[in-house]
Amino acid sequence: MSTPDNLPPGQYPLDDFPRFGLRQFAHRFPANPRQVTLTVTGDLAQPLTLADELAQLPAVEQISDFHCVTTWSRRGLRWGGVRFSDFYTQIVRPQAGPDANATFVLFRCQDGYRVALPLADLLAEDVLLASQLDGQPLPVEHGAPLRLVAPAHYGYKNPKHIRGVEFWRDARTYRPAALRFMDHPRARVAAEERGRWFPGWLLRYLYRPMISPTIRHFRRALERHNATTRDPE
Ligand SMILES: Nc1nc2c(c(=O)[nH]1)N[C@H]1C(S)=C(S)[C@@H](COP(=O)(O)O)O[C@H]1N2
Ligand SMILES: [Mo]
Repeated sequence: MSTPDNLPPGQYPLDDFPRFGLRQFAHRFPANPRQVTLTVTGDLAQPLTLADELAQLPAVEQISDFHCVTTWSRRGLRWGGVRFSDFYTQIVRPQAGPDANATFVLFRCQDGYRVALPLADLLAEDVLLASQLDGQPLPVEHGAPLRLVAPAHYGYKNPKHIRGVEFWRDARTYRPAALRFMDHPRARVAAEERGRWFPGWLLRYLYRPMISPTIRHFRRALERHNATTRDPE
């Protein structure tokens, strides 16, 4: 499939990086965007509450493209953080003792958003728990204090404001934040796995008209939030 600038199928490039998401979360913000507090729960021997432990893992920087399921892409973002695979092998496995079959990984976010990915996808080299963007602390609009960066998966599998990671044997505890058809279990960009039941190319046309109104909605929500939480300049 040929697309402009060799982007994945059905994607087009944006010059900026808008705050984006499901509309119902636009007006919700992290209570404390500067302090990482992460719980690790699920089918495991020992639940954990982590704060500074993540910062002990090897720091990594990565430049990657970001692909929203609604068809916009932002190229060349410079993220900083730690690899999810290091988090899993150096903290979760030794300290929490997850069940060998607990491969359904569910992320819960401070704004109420939640999303899941298979553990195998999260162990890929380019999946980060990111706390920096462009060498600066992650801004609130892009997921402070901690977000997942999974470049091979659509934006909706890149949860912002993460507060908990859960490792389960099955999907029983999961209720997707979006409508079920919008939540593909893997959502790989290269395979155009935009959603369930409908082919990816069809969903392009359903989603595209939502881009501009959603960007505006999220921008206005952030402006209102900033007006009430910061001193006027
Ligand atoms: N907590 C949370 N994470 C989220 C969302 C959200 O609404 N809340 N939206 C997802 C979607 S659909 C996209 S495209 C990206 C947008 O990330 P950005 O706001 O940094 O551009 O965040 C994803 N992660
Ligand atoms: Mo998205």
